[in-house]
Amino acid sequence: MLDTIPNNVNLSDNPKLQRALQRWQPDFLNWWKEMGPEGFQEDQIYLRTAVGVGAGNWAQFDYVKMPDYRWGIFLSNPRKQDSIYFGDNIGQNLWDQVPGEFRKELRRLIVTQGDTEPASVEQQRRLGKKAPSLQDLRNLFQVNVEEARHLWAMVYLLHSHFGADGRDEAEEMLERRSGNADHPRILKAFNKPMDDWLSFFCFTMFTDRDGKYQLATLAESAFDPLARSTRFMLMEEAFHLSVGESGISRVLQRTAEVMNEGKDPRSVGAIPLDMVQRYINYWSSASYDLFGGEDSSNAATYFAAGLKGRFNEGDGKRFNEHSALNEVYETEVYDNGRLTSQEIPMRRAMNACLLDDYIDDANRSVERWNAVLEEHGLSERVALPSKRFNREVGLYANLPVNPAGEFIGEAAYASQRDAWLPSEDDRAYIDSVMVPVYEPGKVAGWIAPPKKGIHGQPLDFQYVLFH
Ligand code: BYC
Ligand code: FE
Ligand code: FE
Repeated sequence: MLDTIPNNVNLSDNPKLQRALQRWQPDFLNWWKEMGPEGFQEDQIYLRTAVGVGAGNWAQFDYVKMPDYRWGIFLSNPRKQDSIYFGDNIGQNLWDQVPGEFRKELRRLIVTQGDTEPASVEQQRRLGKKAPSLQDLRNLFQVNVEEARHLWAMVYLLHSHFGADGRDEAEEMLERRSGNADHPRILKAFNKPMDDWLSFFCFTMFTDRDGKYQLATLAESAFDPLARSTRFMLMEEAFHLSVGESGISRVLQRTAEVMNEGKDPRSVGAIPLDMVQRYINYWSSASYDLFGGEDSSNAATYFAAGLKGRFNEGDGKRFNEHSALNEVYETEVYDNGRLTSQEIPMRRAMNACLLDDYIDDANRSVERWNAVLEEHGLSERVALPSKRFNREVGLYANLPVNPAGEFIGEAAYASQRDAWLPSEDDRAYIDSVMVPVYEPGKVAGWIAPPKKGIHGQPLDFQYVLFH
């Protein structure tokens, strides 16, 4: 069965690795059948499968039953650099093997990255039953199989570079469970329930975007197999982000159309703008936490060692000083409720810098969402909350701060919380409008149709062939 796994890592020439993966594969498939998309394992889905790393022809589209998906293992083509280009070891050769002194850190980064992939599949497993269209249903499954491939990518690294420890970690990837009190996934956002499609679109917009930014830092890594694995993962990630951005855009479009007809969105089963804003607030702030503390000794260690770079560290355009010594990051913190400035040595502020890059990127999507509202003649706008809002990690953890980032005190926060974050009422309403629509070309009443089909197919294409 392994022979059928598309790969460019010469799997067939490495019997030991092959045996290790052969032992893991049935456990993976059992996990997929138990924790993957519920109720659709026998259906034929029109899916993209990664088959190589050549630009333009790296993927194929065809019908496949999800358990038969060919989860491949790919390294991107070599980088232009062959030596380390940031941190303390600039100029030394990139590593093909894990250096003993950084083994623990690398293992931890790979395990943390890997753990998020199956976690998201678990979080999304019941969404198929409420998909707003056949194309959305297919897109959900596309995201799911690719997240599972990302797990394969990290498990490949664990098996090929971390010996028995790596094999144990690979098994544990299949044993932790999103939201399980005794055996949860590692990062908090990946233990949150996601049982409606507004949450799914917010998650792919905001949480997959953390994936983009974390993968991009690992794509600069001195450990070359990690850099080249994550570079290839980023090719797939772009689609996940587009599902999120376009999903919210379609929600806003539908709501704007209804409002233009002078109707209350609730009266026709569309989603009020303030409710969309609350879901944006919730999932974006949960995703800000994924960057870790703004002032982080771990981040400094990773940068110094060459394990994690900055976004576009090596593109030759963004940075010309790659030690990040003798620089400071200026930020503001609350001191007894008052904002005061604080300086963090740059290497310790890598998480903060990455979060800033992420917020700039997310804001470009928000601008496109607001353009939709504007096109419909509405004056309302959506916005990202401040990076100080609703935080549980870092400098702003557990502070009574409003979405504008102002410290307002516990009582004011408690009384307005339901205006800023999804309430029980919101969740009940969202739940009530999530009805499945599986007829080709048709779409649920809370969302506008997709702009175009997948891979040149028409909107009414049969993206899923039910068995
Ligand atoms: N939850 O120095 P600190 C994706 C812990 S998403 C729980 O502030 P650091 C995807 C931390 O472990 C991308 N614990 O942070 C998206 C540490 O513990 P110790 C996933 C947290 O270490 C959608 C302490 O707090 N990839 O791919 O610099 C669908 C202090 O940590 C959290 C990665 O994350 C948290 N949120 O940064 C599918 C990349 N944050 O040492 C997939 C790999 C921190 O005190 N991971 N802690 O016991 C990393 O680079 C880093 O581990 C983090 C944290 C950026 C997550
Ligand atoms: Fe992923
Ligand atoms: Fe993703």
